[in-house]
Amino acid sequence: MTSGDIAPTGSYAHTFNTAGTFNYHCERHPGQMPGTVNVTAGTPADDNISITGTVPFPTKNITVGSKITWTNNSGMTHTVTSN
Ligand SMILES: [Cu+2]
Repeated sequence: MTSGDIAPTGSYAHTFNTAGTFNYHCERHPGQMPGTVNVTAGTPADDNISITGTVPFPTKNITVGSKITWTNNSGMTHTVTSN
């Protein structure tokens, strides 16, 4: 995932089409905003993550084919970038 800058009120979406563990981070806040998405087999169900500040992303457990949408509800720019 390489969202590039997500400005306040902006969003980024990614569909996970393979099973596995996907670790990512925010390039704007190194060390402060790690995140993990665990993808397993199952019926797809989309999910959302609200970015509210410079805190770790919540871990998500989803199924193959599910889309996660990150929405920036903070006052700062962030990214969603694979490790
Ligand atoms: Cu950030």
